[in-house]
Amino acid sequence: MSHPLIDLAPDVRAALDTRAPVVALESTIITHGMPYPQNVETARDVEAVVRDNGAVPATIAVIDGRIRVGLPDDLLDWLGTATDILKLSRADLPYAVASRRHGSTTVAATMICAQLAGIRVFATGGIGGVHRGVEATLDISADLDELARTPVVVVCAGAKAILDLPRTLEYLETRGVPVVSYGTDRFPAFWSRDSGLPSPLRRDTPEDVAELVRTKEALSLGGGLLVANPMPPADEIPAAEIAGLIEAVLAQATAAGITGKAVTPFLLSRILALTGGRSLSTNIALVKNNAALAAHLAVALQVSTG
Ligand code: PSU
Ligand code: MN
Repeated sequence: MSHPLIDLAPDVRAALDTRAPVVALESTIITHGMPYPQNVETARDVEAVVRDNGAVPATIAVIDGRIRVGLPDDLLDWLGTATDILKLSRADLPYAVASRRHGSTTVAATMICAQLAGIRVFATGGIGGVHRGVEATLDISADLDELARTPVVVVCAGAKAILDLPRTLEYLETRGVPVVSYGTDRFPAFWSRDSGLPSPLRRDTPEDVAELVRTKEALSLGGGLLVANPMPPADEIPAAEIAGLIEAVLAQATAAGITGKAVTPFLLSRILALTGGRSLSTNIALVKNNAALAAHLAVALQVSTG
């Protein structure tokens, strides 16, 4: 499928043309989620994990107003240090394209671009969600509505405990998004394998997830599906350990008057500082873990759909 505003990397185009498995990857994690140089190293490692597991990686970003699906190494390096990169969600994507700006794509914008390119599976770290204090701020990530409307499977490690996780799950249910935890009855919370909440749904193999995706398509339900993959036990920070830090960084955000799209990057960078980098190694481990599962899922979907 070709689109006038999208530049497909040659390997991504070849894979899509031959119906080979492709996994989309976001870029906000590079520009606003992790510090340099770990952001660039991780982005490359995640692409390698996707390849090692039988799929073609397609990192997505907007460069000079062009939607790039599959980023060459030099652009990935440049993204890792550039400072004037917009954080693009659904609302910002047409602006960045129309005004020829550079932008990294959040989960919401990556889903939109993946779907335009014909990619069905996308791996990330954590999704945005309903923020704590939503009664006062109405801060609900556009990622959730995107999951409700755009037919892409998002593989994540759950959502961070800096968010209001019960309300995040309630909202996804309201909007009709299937939330499937992988190999567990518990909904994972990014750095921690167990948020303390039961998972709405559970599947144990890529083939079973693929069957669910196909059935959802056959029912013409539209919208996406969220796969929550608990991170490897060796790298987790148990929920009880991180709870105190979360209270501290939320208070800092309020005191500093942080609002809107600056909230998530601020909270991530403060948690990183307070855990002395441990949250970063955890973050890196879980993104790779998600990339492997997404690749297996992309393979299973292509096998079953032909
Ligand atoms: N959660 C993370 N790491 C991230 C993000 C979320 O653990 O890097 C990024 C993703 O790109 C996600 C975005 O789509 O933050 C959500 O931002 P907001 O809450 O402003 O919608
Ligand atoms: Mn927000």
